[in-house]
Amino acid sequence: MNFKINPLIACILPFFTLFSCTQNKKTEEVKKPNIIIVYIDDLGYGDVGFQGAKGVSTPNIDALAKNGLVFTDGHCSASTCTPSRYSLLTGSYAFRNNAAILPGDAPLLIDTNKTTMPAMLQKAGYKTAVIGKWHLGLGNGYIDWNKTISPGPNELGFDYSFLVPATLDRVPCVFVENHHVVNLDPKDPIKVDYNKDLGAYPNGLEEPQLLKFGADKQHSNTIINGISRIGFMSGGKSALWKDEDMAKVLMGKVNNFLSENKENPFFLYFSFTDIHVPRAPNEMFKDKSTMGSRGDDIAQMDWSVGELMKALKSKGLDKNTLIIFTSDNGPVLNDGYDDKAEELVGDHKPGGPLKGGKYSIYEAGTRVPTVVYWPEKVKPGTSEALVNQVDLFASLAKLTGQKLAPKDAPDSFDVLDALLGKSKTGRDVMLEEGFTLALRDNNWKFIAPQSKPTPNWLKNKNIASGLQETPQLFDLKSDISETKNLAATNKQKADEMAAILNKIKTQ
Ligand code: NG6
Ligand code: CA
Repeated sequence: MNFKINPLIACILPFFTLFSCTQNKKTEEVKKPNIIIVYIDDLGYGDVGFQGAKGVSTPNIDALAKNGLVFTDGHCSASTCTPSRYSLLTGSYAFRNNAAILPGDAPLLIDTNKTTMPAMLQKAGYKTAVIGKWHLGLGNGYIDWNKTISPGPNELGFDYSFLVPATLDRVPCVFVENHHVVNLDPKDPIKVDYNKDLGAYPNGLEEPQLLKFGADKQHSNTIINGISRIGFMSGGKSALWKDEDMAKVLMGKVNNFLSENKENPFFLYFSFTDIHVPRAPNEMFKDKSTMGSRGDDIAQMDWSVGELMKALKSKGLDKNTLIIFTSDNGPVLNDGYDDKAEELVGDHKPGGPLKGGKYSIYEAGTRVPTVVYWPEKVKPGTSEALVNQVDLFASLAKLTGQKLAPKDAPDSFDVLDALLGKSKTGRDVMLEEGFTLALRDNNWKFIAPQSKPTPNWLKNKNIASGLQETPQLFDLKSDISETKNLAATNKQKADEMAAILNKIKTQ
């Protein structure tokens, strides 16, 4: 039989197809998942219940882990904050920009001409926000905290920002919301100086009786809220934060952002201040752990995660939101304040079975709790895939259908299939950054020699820095705690990895 298309149908068919395509596209667009990166500060591999925490329980995070995909080899890019955050947002390794821990009055570290992860997601139709710790610098040089503070996150692709500008232990102790210090009284202007005391507030060295807890010399400058900080400030009394209210304030801002954006896809970089020093949790969490304020801070952090999940559920956002829970670097106990973190740790192991911690090139420096949770798409389970936060840029670009230009996110690999549990493998080769560089090649780990010795301040922390004048090679499959240096016995492998590392450095 000869089949002939009716001319009228033939005429309207292309329009119909076009219409149904647009419809499909619309449905696709509606289905774009919301994306939340829950970024904890200084949380170690072993600091969560599902990875063996003792002395504190983390029921909300454990529920996320139970119903999500847990990565046992998930990494931040570096063992300190600024470099990890730089990599997360730019998809570049931090050493390419010499990114290191910044003072609280440093200029913006990321070039505003660079394509960032939030800018890429904006292009994909997302409303974007950063709420919490920033620590990537603000402004072009000198910051006048009393005027418009720019450039900053809003110039890098975030539609909304509510920031702790640097760290909890650095002045100024005020929030910056979209270019402006919150609650600033113009009659009481803020000044910040990292070298000389401005005299307006007492300092920790001269008036230790005013302190809630003692601190080392670096953390003994201006006292704000009974806690001495790094750096000096004056003015801004009405704008000062209260550490004990921090978790609630940040959660309030998160709640507002979720309410305002529940009808459209959003990207939220929820950047916690817990569990970084100074640790002054809300009284709700007092003695929730047996480990003093570091443990209580973990409990507070877990509470925030629970509040986030409740907020998502109440707004009907719990199913189609992809949550990535992780940390910016490994754990540290004593980081400058007398908060008894070392004395009270008991048999809790902040880095789990891993060696080192914050500041270290050993595994505990960058291997951190990592969970991907997305009830609609990701099956619960455990993955041994090697993944790095530097890869989130390319992976989220893939997820949201964005094409990257060759110069964008140069170190970011698309590991989306691993993140969604569709593939068991992530990267083969990956850089780790500390005060030297290391390379992972599957389960092999090579640490580049470093002639600079471990700084004294780090020696006092009981954290193995990993800095040695000769190369180190470990087989993590049989030696997860990096105890047997095989560089001499397997020189061929060490040389091969040194060569790959050099190639990455010069790319
Ligand atoms: C260090 C601080 C430390 C902490 C760290 C940044 C001293 C001796 N130590 O310089 O307390 O603030 O910077 O931590 O000043 S991070 O998680 O933001 O990288
Ligand atoms: Ca940190």
